[in-house]
Order: sequence, then structure tokens, then C-alpha cells
Amino acid sequence: MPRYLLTAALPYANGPIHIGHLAGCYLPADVFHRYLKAKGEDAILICGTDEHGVAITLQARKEGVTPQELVDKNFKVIHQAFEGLGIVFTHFSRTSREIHHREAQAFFLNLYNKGFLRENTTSQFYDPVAGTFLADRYLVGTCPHCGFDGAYGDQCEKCGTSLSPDELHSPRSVLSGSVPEKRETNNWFLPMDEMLNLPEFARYTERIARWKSNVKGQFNSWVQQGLQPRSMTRDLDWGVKVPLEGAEGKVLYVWFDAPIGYLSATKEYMELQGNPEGWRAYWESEDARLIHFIGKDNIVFHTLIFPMMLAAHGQMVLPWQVPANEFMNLEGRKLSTSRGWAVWLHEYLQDVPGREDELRYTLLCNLPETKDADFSWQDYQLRVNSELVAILGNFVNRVMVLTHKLSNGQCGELPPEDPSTAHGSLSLELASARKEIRLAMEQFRLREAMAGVIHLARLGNRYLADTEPWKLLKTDSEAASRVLRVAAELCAELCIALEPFLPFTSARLGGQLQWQISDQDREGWWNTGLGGAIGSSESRAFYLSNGHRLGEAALLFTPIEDEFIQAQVNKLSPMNDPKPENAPQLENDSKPKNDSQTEAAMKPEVSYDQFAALDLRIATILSAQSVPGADKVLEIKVSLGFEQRTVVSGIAQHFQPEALVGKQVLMLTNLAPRKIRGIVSQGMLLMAENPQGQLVLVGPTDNGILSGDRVS
Ligand code: B3M
Ligand code: ZN
Repeated sequence: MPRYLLTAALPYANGPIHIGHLAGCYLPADVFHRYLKAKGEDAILICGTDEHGVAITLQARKEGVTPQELVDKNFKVIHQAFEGLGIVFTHFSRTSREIHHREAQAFFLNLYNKGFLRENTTSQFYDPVAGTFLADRYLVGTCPHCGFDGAYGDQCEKCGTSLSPDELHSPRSVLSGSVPEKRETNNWFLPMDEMLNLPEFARYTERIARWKSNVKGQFNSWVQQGLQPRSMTRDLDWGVKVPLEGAEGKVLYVWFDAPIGYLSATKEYMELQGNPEGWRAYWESEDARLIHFIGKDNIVFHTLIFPMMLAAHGQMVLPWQVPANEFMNLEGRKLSTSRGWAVWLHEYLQDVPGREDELRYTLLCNLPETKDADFSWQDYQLRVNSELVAILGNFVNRVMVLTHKLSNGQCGELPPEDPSTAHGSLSLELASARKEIRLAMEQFRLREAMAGVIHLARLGNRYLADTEPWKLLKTDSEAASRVLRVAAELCAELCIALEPFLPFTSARLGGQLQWQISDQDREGWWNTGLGGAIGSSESRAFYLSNGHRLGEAALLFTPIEDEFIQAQVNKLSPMNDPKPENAPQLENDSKPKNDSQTEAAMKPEVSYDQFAALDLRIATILSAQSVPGADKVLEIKVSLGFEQRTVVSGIAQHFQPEALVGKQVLMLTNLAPRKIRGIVSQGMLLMAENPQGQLVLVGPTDNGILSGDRVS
């Protein structure tokens, strides 16, 4: 029997968890783990905080605390937030623990002794005042592409370009502000080019053919680009010390030690279980299936570097699957923690206690499994109100209330199988719905599986609509009793099917039914619950007994009010981007200028990259209205085809609001949102100014272009 070793990327302990992390890997990992357990499989889910690397030291500096204080604080916040959302790990550890340092050093020495870590000299930037080598992030300077003077040695956050430290103009040290110098230093490199040919690694790459295409694609492109030896040590004082003589002041590269965290955490767990050799069954056994749940930015480390390390180490399992997800955006924009464009899990749990599954559900429905996806508060509201409340909650509630009305909650007998009845066609549809759910889970299509479970409730509603037990109640109470028993059985079935996805709801539902899922029912449903009528010998689904008494009816979900959604949207007010002096200043649409026709008013030249960074599209105006107390601006709703936006535009003195409705307009869609007159404006409408100083719409209308079409 296979043994499943599931891992979820170790979150950096440099800050709390947001919805992007959840959708990227933690929620899928939790759902899949719960699913395997429900099936009766032997599975463990391992995670913990990643507490090393410059992500930690830089943040600690920013907050004016030591790295240790920072990781201690965030470990707690992260761990608690996961628990709050019902994300349950078999073991959640930390890479700062002694066992991890010991394991990572032993791993390093194993590879070193086999000749897989080669010493090499390179020249690196050094801060003569602080007396230390500088990691890329510790260098700032002028971006060679956009001229921004706060670019880091690895990336310019203004224009988004990746950089190497040598490309920065006038580099300075973040630590002391001094001009760094180049010094030689020794580090240890993994010869990745040679390691491709390790037999274990080569054998492993055959599996990749059946992996997700986003994962396969990244793996292949790295290999095709040609691999270079990569340094596995750093000149830093925070991290796992390099266990070699002459390596003082050096630590393991964080991406060398962090994945070993999966191993050290497994060992720690087994030790705590009093089974110190227990880890071998998951890491060294032929039957073990290692599955890494990660986000797309971690693919190369989990499909290439760590597997090479495992292959070189010997005797270790290599990944069996890496179901990496793409990114989750928020309200149409990339999440940005530095700009406050995020929904934080710990804040959500605090703001709306008792609504854990509402968040799980919305995220599961939008998992970025094949491409980037979007979370919006409006979608959250819609999903909760029109799916959880109106489909799932409504079905269960009707069954509960009607059964109480009929027989004080006491269940009657199941009707015999009869394909010609509504019961018969319900059974047929259930059979294929169950199959779809199981198949989707096997293939890591969690969002389809989630939709499939809601579909079960939809079928239940249809069954009630077809049989109308509320009418039978008055005319034929025995028939009503049979119908309601079938429906109550479906409620029990939902309790099982919901469990991996919405565990809180499943538990609440079980409470209402006064029924507890047995291991046998759970395993039966997930393994063999493929066909047959409810209550038939074939499906074996016969969860409640005759005469079973249901508990009190209570609402599983309540609708989300507009005010709550508005308050959440208002919370998203990103701080301003850093703005370099010579970067192009975009016109503020609330104050049109008058000098646009003169050549003297030409703005400085921009690069192609700067231009390409603008997301310009055609939008259609859906509505326009004046804003009370503001005579210059209009609140305008536009459609981009794939979504709707609100824009506050300073054009009230140029247009009658009604005249704008239905017009197409050019729109800059990726301008950072800001609050104008208390309304979040999500983009800018572009217009021209005629010689009379009047604003007019430019370009489009009625030439076949559609909302959302790009302008370039
Ligand atoms: N901490 C990166 C990240 O949070 C990193 C993952 C480590 S997994 C071994 O994206
Ligand atoms: Zn730049």
C-alpha cells in the first residue's frame, strides 16, 4: 500500500499568511491530506516556518528587532492562523530548531563527502564599514532601466526588472550607506550540470511527463537553458552554519536548508511519537509517494534542486508529484504585501469569526490551478449568498424543517429502488456526480471537485422541487416521509463529501443530523461510492437508520451583507509606490491640465518597458453618477468584459452623466487604486482635451472592439 508524504512549502516567518499563500498551496495541501485520510490512506502532511535567509534578516532590520524575535513572533501568528482556518498539519515545525540545524548540516556533509559540493572563489560586494559581504538585497542603487534610485541588487521594484548586483548604477550598502567594494570569497557549489546525469535523477525525470503542464514547462525550460553550478553557501551570519573548517561566517543557502526542513520535521514528529525510526517509511521506502504542494515561484527548487540533492544523498525518495499552483490576484491586481494589497488570514479570522468555510470555499472555487486566478470580495459575497446559502444551506434546511414538521425530526423508511421515479433519476445523477468528484481529486483538480460537491446539493434541491414534499405533507404523509428520508440520506452523504473541503460545515451538518461519520462510511464513500440508488444494495449508502431522529434545524450559512463587503474593499488602500523624480508622471484624472497641445509640454522620453508596463484597455461605461458633496468628480462603473470596475473621474464639468452610459472609453487598468472622496477608484479613464479646454472621449466606439480589448 502506498504511503503518502505530503509537504506544503515552508512559509517564510517574515510576516503573516495571506490569501495568496492559502490558494497557492496550504489549502490544496490540507484538502488533499483530508481526502487521503478519508480514503483510509496512510498519509502525513508536513510543514513549518522557514526562518532563515535575507527575507528574515531584512524584515527584522525594518522592524528594528532581532531575526530571532521576528521569527518567534511570526511562527505563532502563522501557526495560529492556519489552525483557525482548519488547515491541519500532521506536524508543523521550524527551521530554527536544533534538530533542523543538525539534519541540514549532516545532509550538507553527506553531499560534500561524495564530492557534490565544490569550493569555488568568486568576487562579491563587501561593505567595508559594516565589515560584511552583502547579499543582493543588501545593495541599493539606480536602476539601469527606469532610473529609479531605490532598486535592489536583485530587482527593481519600480519597473519590476530582475537585476544582478553588477548592473546597479552607483551601488550603496543598505547597512551603512557606504560604497561597497569587491572582495574575493569562497563558497560551495552544487554542480547541477553534472547532476542531471545521476541515475536516480534521470529515472525521476520520467515521471514529469504526467505532471501539470505549468510545472513541466518550467522544469523543461530550466533544463534547456543549460544548468550552471549553483552556490549552496552564503556569507551571512543568520542561518545554519556551514559545517566545514575554514567556513567561519558562512551559512547554508536558505534554499539548501529549507527543503531539508521537510525531512527534519518528519524526524522531529516521529521522535515525538516515540518512533524515532518511523521517518524511514516515508523518506526511504519504495512505497512512499512524496508530493510537494507549492506555488509557482518555488517550482525550480522542488523539481530540480531538491530532487538533485535527494538523488545525490542516496536512498531517498524523489518527488512523486508536484501539483504547483499559479498565483492568486486580488481584485484584479497582483497581491503586494508592501503596498497593503492583500487579505491577511489572521485579520479575516478576527473580523468574521465562524466564517472559516466561506473563505475556504471562495478560495477553492477560484484556485489558480492552471492559470492565475482572482479573488474579489464581490465574488466572495456572490459565492456565499448564491451557492452556500442558496444551494447547500437551503437544501439542508428544507430537509430538516420539513422532517420536523412531518414527524418531529424522525426519519421514516427508504423507498425501494425504482428507476422510473424521481428517486431513480436522482440516484443516476448522483452516481455520475460522485464519479466526477473522485476523479477530479485523483488528478488534483480540487476546484472541480469542490464544484462537484455543491452539485450534489443542487441535485438534492432538484429532487425536492420534483417531489414537492411540502405538498405531500398535507396529502400523503407516507410519501412525504419516503421523500424526506431520501433527502436526509443525501444530507448525510454531503456531510462526508464536504469533509475534506469545508470541515467546519461538515461538522455542523453532522451535529444537526445527530449523526457521526464512521470510518467505514467515509472510506466506503470515497473509495467505492460510485453508483446505485440511495439505500440500494449496490451503493451501500444507507447512513441513517429507520427511526433516526434528526437534531434541531439551524442555518448552516447566513448571507453576507453589502456593508461587510464594502468595509473589506475599503481596507484595501495601498500605500503609494516609490516614485523616482524622472519617472513619467501620469496625469491625475481629477485635474485636467491645459497645456497639452504645446510641444513645450512634452514629457521626458520613456523606455519601451515603461510603456509596456501600462495595461491599457477598452472599457464600456455602465453607469455614471455624481458624488454628493463633490462637484468635479463622477463615480463611473465600467465593464472590462471579464470584470467590472469603479472609477472616480474628475470630469463632472465636462459631461452629463447620462450621456456617458454605453460609451466606450480608453482605460488605464493597472494604476494603483486609490480612494477619492471615500470611493476606491480602480483605474483611470483617458480622454483628450480640445482647444476649448473641453474633455472629449477619444478613439473607440462602434468599430468592433470589445470591453477588455487591449490597446498597445
Ligand atoms: N520559504 C519561499 C516562499 O515562501 C520559501 C519556501 C520554502 S519551501 C522549502 O515562497
Ligand atoms: Zn527600474
